[in-house]
Amino acid sequence: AKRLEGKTIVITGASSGIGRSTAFEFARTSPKSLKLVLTARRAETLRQVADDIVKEVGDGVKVLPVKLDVSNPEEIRGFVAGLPEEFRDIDVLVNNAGLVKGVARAPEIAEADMNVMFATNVTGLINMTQAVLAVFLKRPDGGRGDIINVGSIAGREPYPGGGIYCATKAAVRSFTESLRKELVASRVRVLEIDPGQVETEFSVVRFYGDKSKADAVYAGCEPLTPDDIAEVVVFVAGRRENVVVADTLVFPNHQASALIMHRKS
Ligand code: NDP
Ligand code: 8X3
Repeated sequence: AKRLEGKTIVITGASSGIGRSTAFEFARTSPKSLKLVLTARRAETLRQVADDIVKEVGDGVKVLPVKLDVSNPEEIRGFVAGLPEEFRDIDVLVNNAGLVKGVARAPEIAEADMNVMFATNVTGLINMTQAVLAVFLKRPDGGRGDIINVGSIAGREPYPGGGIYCATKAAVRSFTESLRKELVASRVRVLEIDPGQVETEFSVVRFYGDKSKADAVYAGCEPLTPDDIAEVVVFVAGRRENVVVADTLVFPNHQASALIMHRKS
């Protein structure tokens, strides 16, 4: 926890699920000195998350909610410069914002779904990374800071009905590895965490708001909770600077691949 003291942490997709839990977990770990910049499209929900964090841990943690659509390159371009000065010296970026739309198989995949998944999960993540890297690279020793990318088991194991989502997460994985190699002479750490099944709003979004279809995904299973992934994010960020937990795959006990999920009948 001491290692995180005083850090400025930016989390994308902090209005829900893993991003929201990660914000809470960072705040709990360093309740006296952290600066948290929470971003997502739903400004009101974000404000609520920020209030709830302060309610839980006190106002030693400074929490700034910022409305940001990562699929809009224009918004990302102005993001760092638009932060109040005390939040601009970013130490950690958690690239968590992401989504899946539908389970369609080729040739039935809707163009709009395809575009939003790539614009958010891939282009959005890369644009955020480039914006924040500009801050990291001004520091001594070739640069310093952490980029933590949330990938997925889906990026390692493509499955039918996930042609686009899986491709976006494979792209995240590939970009992450290139970046780690590009930055090897710096102190910048590039880290990836790939969750298996986590119960969040993810499946509700996948099924366009149909809660009963989303619930069916988890029927008979015991998925991870977003707090489980948040603990891993905070763990990797809190290691000694020379320790790079480069790549982590996290399953619930009864999952062994994207599609092998033991269900209680
Ligand atoms: P949620 O749907 O609960 O959360 C997704 C978050 O991303 C929300 O805060 C949402 O906020 C935000 N988001 C979506 N689009 C944008 C955008 N264009 N700009 C900014 N923020 C955006 O799902 P999870 O917590 O499960 O998802 C978080 C990450 O974890 C994603 O990258 C997902 O792919 C990954 N993941 C999830 C797994 C799971 O089983 N749940 C497994 C493996 C990986 P808002 O709508 O307010 O913009
Ligand atoms: C979410 C995991 O396998 O449901 O990234 O696509 S999966």
